[in-house]
Order: sequence, then C-alpha cells, then structure tokens
Amino acid sequence: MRLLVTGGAGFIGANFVQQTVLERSDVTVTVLDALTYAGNKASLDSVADRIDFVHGDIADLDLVDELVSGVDAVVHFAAESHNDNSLSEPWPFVQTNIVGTYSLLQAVRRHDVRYHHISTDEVYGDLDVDDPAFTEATPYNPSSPYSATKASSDLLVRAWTRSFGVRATLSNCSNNYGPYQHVEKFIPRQITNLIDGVRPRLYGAGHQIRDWIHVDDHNRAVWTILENGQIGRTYLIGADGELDNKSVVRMLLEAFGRDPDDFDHVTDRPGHDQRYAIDASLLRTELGWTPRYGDFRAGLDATIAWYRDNESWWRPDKAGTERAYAQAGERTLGTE
Ligand code: NAD
Ligand code: TDX
Repeated sequence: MRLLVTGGAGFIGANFVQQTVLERSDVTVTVLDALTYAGNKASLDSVADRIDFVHGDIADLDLVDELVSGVDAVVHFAAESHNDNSLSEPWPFVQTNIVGTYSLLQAVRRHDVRYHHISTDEVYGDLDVDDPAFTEATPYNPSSPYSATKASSDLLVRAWTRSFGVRATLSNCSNNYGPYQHVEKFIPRQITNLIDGVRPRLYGAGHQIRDWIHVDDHNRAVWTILENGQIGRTYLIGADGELDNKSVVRMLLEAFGRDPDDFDHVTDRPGHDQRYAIDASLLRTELGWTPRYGDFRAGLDATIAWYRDNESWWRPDKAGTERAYAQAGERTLGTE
C-alpha cells in the first residue's frame, strides 16, 4: 500500500509514521507537512531514510492533487491543534483545518483514493460529570474555534462521502499522551517545567476531566479502521482513561519525587470544556480493537523518561512557548 500521511511531523502523525514503518514492511509512506511551529522534522529522524518527506501545505491544491494521484490511501492528521492558540488567533485554524481538508477531499475524489480523517472528541462539546460518554450519535456542539473548525472538517468529509462517493472513514479520539508531543500541551508542559524545577501550572481549579489514551493505542486504532472500517462511518477512539487535571498534575509531581501540592493555579481558559469521555464500544465490538496501555501511571512514567532523554528535541521550543503563554495573559492565581 502507498500511503500519504499529512501532518506526519507532528505529535500523533510522527508516532503513526514510526509505527507504520517499523511494523508494516508492505507500506510505503510519503509525509506531507508544512513544518509549522508544531512540526518537527527531527521527530522522523529514526525513519528518515525509509520515507519520502514533502515540505508543503495541505491547502496547496496542485501539490496535493499530484501527491494524492500517486497513492492508494491518505491518512489526514495535519491540523492546527491547540485550543489556546485558536483563542488568540483563529484564522490559521480556519485555513488549515477547513480549507486544507477541502483540498484533500477534492483530490481523493478526483483520483478515487481511500481517505481516513483524523478528528477529535471535542467536536461534541463537553459533558457534565454525570453525563453518559460521547458516542458516534452525540450531536455536534463545539466550543472553541479549534473544535469548531475540526467539526467543520468532519462535516465536509461526510458530505463528500455522501454526495461524491468518496471512500472515507472518520475517527474522533480523546486526549493523547506520549513522546514527541509539543511542550505547549498540558502533560509535556508540566513534565518540562518539572525538569526545569518550575512549578506545574493548572488552569483554574483543575477540576476539568480529560479521557487520556496513549498515542500508540490511537494509531493502532487508526490502522484497524483504515483496514476494516465501514466506508462512511465514524468511530470514536478512547481507552477509558478519565482523570481530572489536578490528579494528573499530582501524579506528575509524585513521579518527580515532589510534594503533590507543589503547583500553581493560573488563569483559566475562556470557554474551558468541563469533561470529555469516549464510549468506544463500536470500535471494540465491530472491529475488535483493544488498547494495550491499560496503566496510565506506567505510560506517564515512560513519557517522563522520554522527555528526560530527549531534551534536545523539546528545549528549542520551551522558552518561546512559555513567553507566548505569558503574553496571552496567563497569571498565577494562587497555590494549593
Ligand atoms: P500537532 O499540532 O502536534 O501536529 C500537527 C502537524 O500538522 C504539524 O506537523 C504541522 O506542521 C502540520 N501542519 C499544520 N498545518 C499544516 C498545513 N497547512 N499543511 C501541512 N501540514 C500542516 O497535532 P497532533 O496533536 O499531532 O494532532 C494531529 C491530529 O489529531 C489533528 O488533526 C488533531 O485535531 C487530532 N487529534 C489530536 C488529539 C491530541 O490529543 N493531540 C486528540 C484527538 C485528535
Ligand atoms: O498549562 C496547562 N494547564 C492546564 O491546566 C495547559 C496547557 C492545559 N491545561 C488544561 C486544559 C485542559 O483541560 O489541561 C487540559 C488539557 O489541555 P490541552 O493539552 O491543551 O488539551 P485539550 O484542550 O484537552 O485538547 C487536546 O485534546 C483534544 C488536544 O490539544 C487537541 O488537539 C485534541 O483535539
């Protein structure tokens, strides 16, 4: 199989490409990535001589058409992915997440190429503590410019499938953790703060709940859907990993041998979603997928070890990321 992977220099895409090259010798991989602030070619160093890398924009219709004409399938990870950035400057989210997806859909339509669309549970909005988890039937109700543009892209995929017969599947996954995640995101930000001796920074009271899944489990689910999923169908991906943010920060502090209350409460995110939770029954029962990383604490320890061992990968982004948070108005509200 000849595969085009968009966003393959980003967090989930790079892990997907590495896993694919290591485990599937029958697949050839071309990566298309614009190398925005979130893309890092070094994330593909271990497989660089076994893939083709194209530096370019998914919204470039001619480039995308040419690349898609030479493959059997596209897995579309590329996106602007950070909620906080979408609150500061929404336009790149509209351009990449909506216009970029349009560009890929037109190309897979023209060349009749199989397409898998990577999306997020955030398209469903948020849940109260007692609500049942999201299912494939939950109505869309996005909160942030990021999740609204991801929801828009999902709807384009559904329309191109129904109206033009595009052979597409979609997956909406919960929060990923693991190696190669940008230091702007919650878990890597706190790990790298702790390595630097800086206190973790919890938005508001820290009662928001996220449903954590290891990135390798997400990517195995993507392969399962690509190979066996029903065309036109949406699959939710999650590993029953619900935890509130404060508990995650306390676990990280304990892993560093620090007092679990040694963190700061900082300015909350406007419109902050309260809770995400995934019911992945369809994926488990119809396609037989099960996660391999059952123990979040063990996965977290391995992730901490990766950031300790790979400081040269994240260090160049750290100071600028913290400066951007300060410039966006993040203030310490108090300590525990
Ligand atoms: P990321 O921000 O780490 O990586 C995004 C990648 O896309 C980068 O390499 C970037 O250079 C590239 N990119 C951005 N704009 C581009 C453009 N116009 N053309 C080509 N490449 C471009 O994101 P991630 O966390 O790896 O997320 C990947 C996908 O998974 C996204 O679609 C995201 O919505 C989805 N997702 C993420 C999570 C999560 O927890 N991180 C959970 C569910 C779904
Ligand atoms: O410093 C922080 N302190 C903090 O308390 C940061 C960066 C975040 N948080 C909170 C906000 C969220 O409740 O932690 C939680 C996780 O934050 P993010 O890492 O920004 O993730 P989230 O907003 O939940 O979105 C993520 O999961 C869904 C990804 O970034 C999205 O791309 C994906 O679609």
